[in-house]
Amino acid sequence: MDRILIDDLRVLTVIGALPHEREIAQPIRIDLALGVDLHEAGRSDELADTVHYGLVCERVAELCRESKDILLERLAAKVADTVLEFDLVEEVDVTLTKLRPPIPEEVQSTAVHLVRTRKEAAAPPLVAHRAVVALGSNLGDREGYLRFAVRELGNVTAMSQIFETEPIGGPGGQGAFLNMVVEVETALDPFAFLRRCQRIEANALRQRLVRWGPRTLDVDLLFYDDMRIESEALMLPHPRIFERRFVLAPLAEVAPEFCPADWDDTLPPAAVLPRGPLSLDADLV
Ligand code: PH2
Ligand code: MG
Ligand code: MG
Repeated sequence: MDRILIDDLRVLTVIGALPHEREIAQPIRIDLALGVDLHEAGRSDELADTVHYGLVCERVAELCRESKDILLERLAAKVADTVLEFDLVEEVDVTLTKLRPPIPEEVQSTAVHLVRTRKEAAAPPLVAHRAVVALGSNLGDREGYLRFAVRELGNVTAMSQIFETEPIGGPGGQGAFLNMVVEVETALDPFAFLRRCQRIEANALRQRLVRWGPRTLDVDLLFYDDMRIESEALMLPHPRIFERRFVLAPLAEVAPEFCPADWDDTLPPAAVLPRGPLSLDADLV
């Protein structure tokens, strides 16, 4: 079969069973060989007839950055599944290499290598979960930040309109927020999805430090299926939803079944003004 090769993609990830490996990310190397029929692309010169290796790199790197597996085997299997989500890939050959294996012998690296085919992948269906996420921004290019979040969250399946809302809490003199709620279909578990939200916030922050004055992007996971979690890292459902109209008003548009029947206009803030849909055509921040 024809092949598309991706060599030496490097990512920092949390992987391994030893205590220090749970604490700090370490570098891995990813090598992929995608079995794809390239006859048509060879004739047509069209990207649509092949697999965009840039997108494959992006998805695989993101998956690895967000994963916290114990075994290389587990992460390699997830990488294979991710690559097989590209329709034209018939087979994938994955090598994951731990570049600094924590073993007391002199060794260059350790790796696992596995091959998976579309046929096998078809057997266990990819589980799709529903995450409901609240977005808020009250500094800088507020709408640009919302757009950035929507683009980075993955498969967004529903969006509320934007609401302009008075700030609740925090230091005085803050500007008004733009708030909205989006629904995302995801295969990530809730903690991995939370890390995605945090990475999006951090990336918005990074950009703002480099370019303009202070601005914020808040990405809060409200619901994940009907799961209840009470841990230090994550509370599900999000604990402060039901006292905040800036969350309930957009939530009612995306997932009314999660809104209590009797929520009303007496909840703060007083000003929650619908402003219409987010435009996705405009530039990012
Ligand atoms: N977020 C907060 C605190 N206060 N007020 C409004 N109107 N909108 C928000 O998104 C918001 C807030 C903390 O995340
Ligand atoms: Mg918040
Ligand atoms: Mg937050």
